[in-house]
Amino acid sequence: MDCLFCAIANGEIPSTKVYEDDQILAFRDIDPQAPEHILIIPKQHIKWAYDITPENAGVVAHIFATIPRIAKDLGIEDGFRIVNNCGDIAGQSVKHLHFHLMAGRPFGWPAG
Ligand code: DGP
Repeated sequence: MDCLFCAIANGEIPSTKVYEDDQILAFRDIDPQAPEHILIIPKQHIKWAYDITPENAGVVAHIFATIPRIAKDLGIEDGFRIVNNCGDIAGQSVKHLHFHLMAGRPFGWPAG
C-alpha cells in the first residue's frame, strides 16, 4: 500500500517525532498552521474517520488519552485545538487517519 503516513510510521520517511509508542506516533506537521502543530496517527492503517469501528476504536481512545501528555510535554498550557479532516470535502489530503493538535495562537470558529 502506498501511504505516506504508513511510511512515516514505519520510519521509511523521516519525521520530527514528539511522542511514540507501540500503537501511535505524534510528529510535527511539515506545513504548520500554528506555532505548535502536531499530527497524531495510529500506526495501523485506518483510512479515515469513516473507518473507525468498535473493533479498532481502542487506538483512537488511546490517541485521545495521550493528547494531554503530548500537550503538557510540549509546554502547551493555555489550550489547544484538535482537528480531524474526513474526506476531500473536509480537506483530508492524506488518507491515513490523523488528528491535528494545534496550539500557540487563538483559533476562530468554525474555521481558521
Ligand atoms: P489533512 O489535510 O488533514 O489531510 O492533513 C495532512 C497534513 O499532513 C497537512 O497538514 C500537511 C501534513 N503533511 C503532508 N505531508 C507530510 C510529510 O511528509 N511530513 C509531515 N511531517 N507532514 C506532512
